[in-house]
Amino acid sequence: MSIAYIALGSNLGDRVCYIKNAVALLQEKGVSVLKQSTIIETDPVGGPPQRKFLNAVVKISTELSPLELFSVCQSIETELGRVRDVINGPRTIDLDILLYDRLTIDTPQLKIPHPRMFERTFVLEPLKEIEPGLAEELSRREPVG
Ligand code: PH2
Ligand code: MG
Ligand code: MG
Repeated sequence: MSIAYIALGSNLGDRVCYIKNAVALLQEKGVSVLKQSTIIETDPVGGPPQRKFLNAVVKISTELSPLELFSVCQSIETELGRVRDVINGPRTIDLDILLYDRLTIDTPQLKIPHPRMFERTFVLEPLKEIEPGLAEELSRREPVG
């Protein structure tokens, strides 16, 4: 059984509903949600001018491999109507794997830890809420890149 952290973000339509539905769908697809942060409203970072986001982080346990988990995240995004057109643009739901055990994965398809998580307050703040020790440990890392 592995432990992973997933960031959720939504800034289109009924944002709370998309986040709640994504969490429910994770549970239906082989993932146990152990902890869920508060949902916070955040200013968009990057991309075109767009509506504010709702963001949250969940801690999960799963028997799925990193790639299988990635595939589940993508299928939930598709199921919830995500259209990939503008980079960093508006989306019904975004599910990003932040960490998976202590694994480092660096493939074109999937990078873990998520390469931009350390500079993103909208990720670090909810992560700190559910796992203060881990956030503290990560903040002591050498800056990446
Ligand atoms: N996601 C992005 C780019 N910018 N800004 C906020 N506030 N929240 C996000 O989830 C977000 C973003 C790319 O995935
Ligand atoms: Mg993202
Ligand atoms: Mg994503």
